[in-house]
Amino acid sequence: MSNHLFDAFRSRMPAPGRLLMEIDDGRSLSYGYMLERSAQLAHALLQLDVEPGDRVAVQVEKSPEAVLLYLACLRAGAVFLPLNTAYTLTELEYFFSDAEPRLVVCDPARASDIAALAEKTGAATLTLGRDGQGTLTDQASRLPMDFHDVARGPDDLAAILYTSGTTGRSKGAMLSHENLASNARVLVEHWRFTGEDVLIHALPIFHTHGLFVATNVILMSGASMLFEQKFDPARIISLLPRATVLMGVPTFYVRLLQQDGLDREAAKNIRVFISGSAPLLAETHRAWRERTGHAILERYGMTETNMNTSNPYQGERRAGTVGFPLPGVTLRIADPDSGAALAQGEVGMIEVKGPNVFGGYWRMPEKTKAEFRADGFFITGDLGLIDADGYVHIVGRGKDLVISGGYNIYPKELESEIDALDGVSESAVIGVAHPDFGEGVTAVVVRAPASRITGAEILGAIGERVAKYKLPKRVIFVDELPRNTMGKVQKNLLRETYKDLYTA
Ligand code: MCA
Ligand code: AMP
Repeated sequence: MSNHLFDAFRSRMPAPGRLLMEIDDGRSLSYGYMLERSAQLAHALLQLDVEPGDRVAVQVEKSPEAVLLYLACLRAGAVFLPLNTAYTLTELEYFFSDAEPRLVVCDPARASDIAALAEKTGAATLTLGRDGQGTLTDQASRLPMDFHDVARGPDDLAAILYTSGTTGRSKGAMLSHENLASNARVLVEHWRFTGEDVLIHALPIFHTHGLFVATNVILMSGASMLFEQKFDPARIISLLPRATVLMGVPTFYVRLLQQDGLDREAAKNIRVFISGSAPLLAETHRAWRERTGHAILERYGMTETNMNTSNPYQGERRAGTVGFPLPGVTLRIADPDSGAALAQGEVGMIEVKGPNVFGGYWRMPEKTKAEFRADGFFITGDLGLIDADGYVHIVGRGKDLVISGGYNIYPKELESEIDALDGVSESAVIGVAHPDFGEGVTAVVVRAPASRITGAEILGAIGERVAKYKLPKRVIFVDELPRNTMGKVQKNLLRETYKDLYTA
């Protein structure tokens, strides 16, 4: 048996001397170097007793070494488990206890805190610095530069990515080698990637967008990337003439539009601008077209499914839509309760099926079962319709979720944290239109009787427990929350009341 995903990359790999990534610190990495260094890291993983199927949890700053570690995990047959660098120790503790990784890899600066946590679940902790320093890197540098990849089949797990739940705890989406390989192959073809492409990679690499959509597509087409640690709009403009593709969340495009240097001349070498992870406003699409002459290509995906739909490469890229189902993906609009297919044009639950769709949530068979129909369709939680020309529109969410700058934030998690504070009676967390982040997380709070708790105190207290990007941008105090006759908080009313909070 071969190693399903890594073999797929190998089959498209160019000559070893070809550039894989040019990094913003001046370094360049070739495909040959990637093969050698990922081989060394794979040897190191085996030496650390990582066995096929073992989880390797990784919370490190974006760096080429982190990409090499991802590839080493694939080659060693391990399950890669990337974690947002913003996660707090409280959040990490849950992920470690749930996933039970064999190994935790982190930045040197957090090593002692994280090692103490990892030890509780029996995991060893090693470090990987952005500059190539660290205990894992040291160990790997002494090992052979070739490696016999561990056999992994299409259905074996390649990665677990945690996605927050609308109720309760985060769930680990289990992604197989074939989930990732099939989606990367389809995207390469659909978006016409070739070995000549140069992608500006300015996304984080701990989520689907930066890791699987961006990085896997580059590896699957033998192309190269300009690898940026941070999204810096002025710098992105300066890189445009040397690149052919940019992938980003809508906030990237909103911020780039604020730059004077963005014009047709700057964008003339670019083949395609791609957006996803959150809705791109039609007005951003229009403004971009006016400034650059390019229609942004919007696509739609999820952690659980990789990419489901895309606007066409050739043909009309329709603003406010996410295009058509990708080849191999079946998408239907169904009645949210019964699952019965609805007529064209009707709004319902978006459900998908295909080789891209994950196998289930890690050690949560009941949650998995609840999110699939009996005929195998995955219930996305997104509400949409298919128009007369076949374009898919996302018109709302059946799940209580806020998407801020491309990151998902589940109100339930924040409400539980806020409600647990002394001085708070109850809270409702909502998303409100935000000019930069798309939606701004907003907490509406009812104080406990006689309490004088302030917004700053609330943010200070929960800020120690949840990642910073999740923190409400505003805290609003009210005497009571609006409820319907069933006693359910009417978030629609709250969203309406505060709709101009960030734009007025
Ligand atoms: C940073 N902050 C945020 C966000 N990002 N607040 C709300 N929403 C955010 N997205 C906060 C920080 O905590 C900090 O707070 C302050 O804003 C500035 O932080 P900084 O690091 O400078 O922010 P930034 O560099 O300006 O980051 C904004 C960003 C970033 C570039 C838009 O959020 C980003 O890279 N987003 C991409 C997320 C992504 O890759 N999503 C894909 C998920 P303070 O000032 O208090 O310290 S995959 C997915 O969704 C599916 C599968 C799909 O379809 O792709
Ligand atoms: P995540 O669970 O972080 O992978 O986020 C997936 C969710 O992001 C989807 O269920 C959608 O709600 C949203 N999403 C992704 N791409 C788009 C898009 N192009 N337009 C609207 N929503 C999107």
